[in-house]
Amino acid sequence: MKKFMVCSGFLGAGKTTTMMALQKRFSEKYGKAAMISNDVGGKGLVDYRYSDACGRNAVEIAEECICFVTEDLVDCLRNLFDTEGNDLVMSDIPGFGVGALEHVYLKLNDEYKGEFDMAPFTVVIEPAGLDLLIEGRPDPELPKELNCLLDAQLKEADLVILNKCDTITDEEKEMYTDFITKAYPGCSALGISATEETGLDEVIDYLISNTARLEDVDFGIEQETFNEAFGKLSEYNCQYYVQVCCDDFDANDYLVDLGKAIADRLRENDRTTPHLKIFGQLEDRQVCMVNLIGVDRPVSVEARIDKRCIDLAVVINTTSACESDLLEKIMQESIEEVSRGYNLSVFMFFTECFGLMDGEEE
Ligand SMILES: Nc1nc2c(ncn2[C@@H]2O[C@H](COP(=O)(O)OP(=O)(O)OP(=O)(O)O)[C@@H](O)[C@H]2O)c(=O)[nH]1
Ligand SMILES: [Mg+2]
Repeated sequence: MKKFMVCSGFLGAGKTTTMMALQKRFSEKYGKAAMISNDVGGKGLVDYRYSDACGRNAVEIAEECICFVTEDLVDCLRNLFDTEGNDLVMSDIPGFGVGALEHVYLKLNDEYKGEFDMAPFTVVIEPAGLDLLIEGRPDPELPKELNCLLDAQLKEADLVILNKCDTITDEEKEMYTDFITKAYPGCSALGISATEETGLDEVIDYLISNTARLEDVDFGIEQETFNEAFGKLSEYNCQYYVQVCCDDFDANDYLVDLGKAIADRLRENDRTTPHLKIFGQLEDRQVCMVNLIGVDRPVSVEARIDKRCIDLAVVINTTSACESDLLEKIMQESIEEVSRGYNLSVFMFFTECFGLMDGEEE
């Protein structure tokens, strides 16, 4: 079996956590599985670092979306299937994944026919994401222009995974899955909790026994509408190292305070972030992982470092609903202020910040 699946979905819906959970479950029960973290920032992004640190069989395709580096993707897949003997390979996709059906699925099917077994095109969504399409909006600051991206993603899906079912009741789960299958005919919907690792066998059984429809989809959405949505978003990535000047410090507290400081500044400026990831790692490879989804939800900590430290490597990645110059300022000020409070010297060695529509025609 050489099943390849693309896992699309909105920022923060839980694509990485879902692929990590599926990779683990598949390896325990079904065969060998690997995951590809794909993002447009410079190499060494949080998703890959975190998956790798958690012991998942992970590789990274950075800097370019897999939509536009087909040969690199094929080399990577051949290595993972033929050399490493994986039965299932999953890849996520940056920029909301819109277009992956055409640029990845249909292209592989056309140019490399029969080489890979195309598993259902999978879209991960969380209840709060669906709320944007169904009723009011859970994050009033999230620009409504982004709704078209969610809608387009779901139109591409063969399988929709409703994630974070641990946060809703069974009745709500039924309401959401009913909504998906009625509003997006032809796709199936399965509920899981990637963090609680529930519902995974049903998803794996579905992926094994079904294949992608491989039919082009008309989004019914003008390019201009997509451009307006992307125009609301900026990407910020940085990597730095901190060292305490005296004594030691709690890395978990430092990264949580940093997340809160960034959220506060975004809120003060009436801006928000669909997803901010803050990752810290010690030399002995222990990691701390902090996530922020929307400025009104609490900062969450997925992994903790279990000792006090004297230094720490930090990686921050976010796509935020904020202009790039303001986002960069907010990030810089937050890092400086919180680091100062912990008596830390900051050695910044990589920063990039750009609007998703920078360089495009107005
Ligand atoms: N309660 C709950 N939280 C979850 C679940 N799955 C993921 N999360 C949390 O949601 C946040 C985002 O998860 P990720 O897996 O990083 O989301 P993503 O879709 O990969 O995000 P991007 O890479 O930014 O597009 C993290 O804080 C996760 O711990 C789940 O099943 N239940
Ligand atoms: Mg991710």
